[in-house]
Amino acid sequence: MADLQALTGAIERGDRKTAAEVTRAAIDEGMDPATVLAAMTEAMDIVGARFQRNEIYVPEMLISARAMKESVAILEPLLVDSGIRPQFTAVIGTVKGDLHDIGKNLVAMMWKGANIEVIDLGANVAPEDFVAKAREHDAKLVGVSALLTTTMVGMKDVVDGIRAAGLTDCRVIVGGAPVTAEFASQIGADGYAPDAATAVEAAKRLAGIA
Ligand code: B1M
Repeated sequence: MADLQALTGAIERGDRKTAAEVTRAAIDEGMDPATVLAAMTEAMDIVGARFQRNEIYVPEMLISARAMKESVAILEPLLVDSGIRPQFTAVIGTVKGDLHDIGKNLVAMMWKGANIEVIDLGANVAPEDFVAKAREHDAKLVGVSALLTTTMVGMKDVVDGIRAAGLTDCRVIVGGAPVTAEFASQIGADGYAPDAATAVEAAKRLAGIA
C-alpha cells in the first residue's frame, strides 16, 4: 500500500522524485484523491510551522511548494472531469502582492471538475485585472485567494472594483488560510469558502445553479 507518511515527508523535504512516485503508486492503487491530497497539505502545514519557528527559510518553503505542485499535477486528472459542457465561467486569482498559489490552484481544479469554465489569472493579480477578465468572459463568479494577513485586505479592492464596474451578475467569493467568513462579509464579498471542496458548493450556490 502507498505510504502516505512517506509522501508527507518527501514534500516536507522537497524530494520531488519520491513525492511523485508515492503519488503515482497511491493513484494506481485506487486510493481516494482527497486522502492523498490531505497527506500533501499536511506537509505544507509542517513546513509553515517550521518556517514560523525559524528552523527553515523561504528557499526551503519554495522547494517544498514545488514538490507539492508537481504531485498535485499528477492528481489533477482525477480531480478534474472532462468532456461535459461548462455551466458558467469563473475567474480566479491570488490577490495583488501575494505569490501563494497552491490553494488557489486546488480551488481552480475542483471548479473545473464541477464543470465550471475557469479563467486562472495566476498569482499577484491587480484588482483591475480581475475586473477586466470578469467583464471579458462574462463571468458569473470571481474567486480571490490570499494567504497573507498583509494582502488579504486587498480583496476589498476586487469587490469594490466589480461593483464599480456595474457587473451586477458577477459574484465575488474569497478564501485562503487567514480569511474568515466574518472578514468576507466585512469587505462585502458575496461568499467565502474555507477549503477547495466547499468552494465548489459555494460557487454553484452563488451562480444560482445549486
Ligand atoms: Co509563505 N507564508 N510566505 N510561502 N507560506 C505562509 C502563508 C505562512 C502562514 C507561513 C508561516 O509563517 N507559518 C506565512 C503568512 C503569515 C501571515 O500572513 N499570517 C507566510 C509568509 C510570512 C511568507 C513570506 C512573507 C515569507 C518571507 O518572504 N519572509 C513570503 C511572502 C511572499 C508573497 O506572497 N509576497 C512567503 C513566500 C512563500 C513561498 C513563495 C516560498 C511559498 C509559496 C509558493 C507557492 O504557493 N507557489 C510559501 C509557502 C509554500 C507557504 C506555506 C508553507 C504553505 C502554503 C500552502 O501552499 N498551503 C504557508 C504555511 C501554511 O499554509 N501552513 C505559508 C497548502 C494549501 C493547499 O493551503 O493555500 O491555505 P491554502 O489553501 C486552502 C484553503 O486556504 C482554501 O482552499 C485551499 C485548499 O483546501 N483556499 C480557498 C485557498 N484559496 C481559496 C480561495 C477560495 C476558497 C478557498 O475561493 C476563491
